[in-house]
Amino acid sequence: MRVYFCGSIRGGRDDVHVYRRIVQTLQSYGTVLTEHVSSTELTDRGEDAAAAGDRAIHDRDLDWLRQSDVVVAEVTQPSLGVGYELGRAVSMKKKILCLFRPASGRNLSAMIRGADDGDLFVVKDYSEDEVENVLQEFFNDLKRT
Ligand code: 6K6
Repeated sequence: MRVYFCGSIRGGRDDVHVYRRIVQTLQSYGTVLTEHVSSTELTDRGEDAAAAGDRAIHDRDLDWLRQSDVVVAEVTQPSLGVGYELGRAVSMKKKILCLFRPASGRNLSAMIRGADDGDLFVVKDYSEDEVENVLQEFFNDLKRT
């Protein structure tokens, strides 16, 4: 199972500790192609981007997205890049789980919440403490389909 994890980078790194917890859990279900998104070394300033170039990052990430079996996105911190990845993943007909924490006080974009079709695109409200259970439920359901 190849998992593409999406989380905010230039949109802001406030939730990186949550990304870390999600990625650690995801690694028990398969290979996380985008483990770097959860790295505390990665800031929103783009040091890596200077080395690689934005086009190289975009093209590499889209290759990984194509290769992935499932997409998991933490969408509490708004990010243009995550929104873009989700749109591309929808057009590739990927199975997608979006995770949102209402306790943040934010209101999730209607274009994400409204995309939930109860099948390929699922939005799940959760609290940080529930993340392992939410992911377990998601991957158990996947096995059944
Ligand atoms: C590092 C620090 C700032 O910018 C970088 C460049 N590095 C990136 N490396 C890999 N994936 C990236 C990078 N920047 C954005 N992405 C992808 O877009 C990730 O897969 C994230 O899910 C998403 C984040 O988008 P923004 O708009 O929040 O940066």
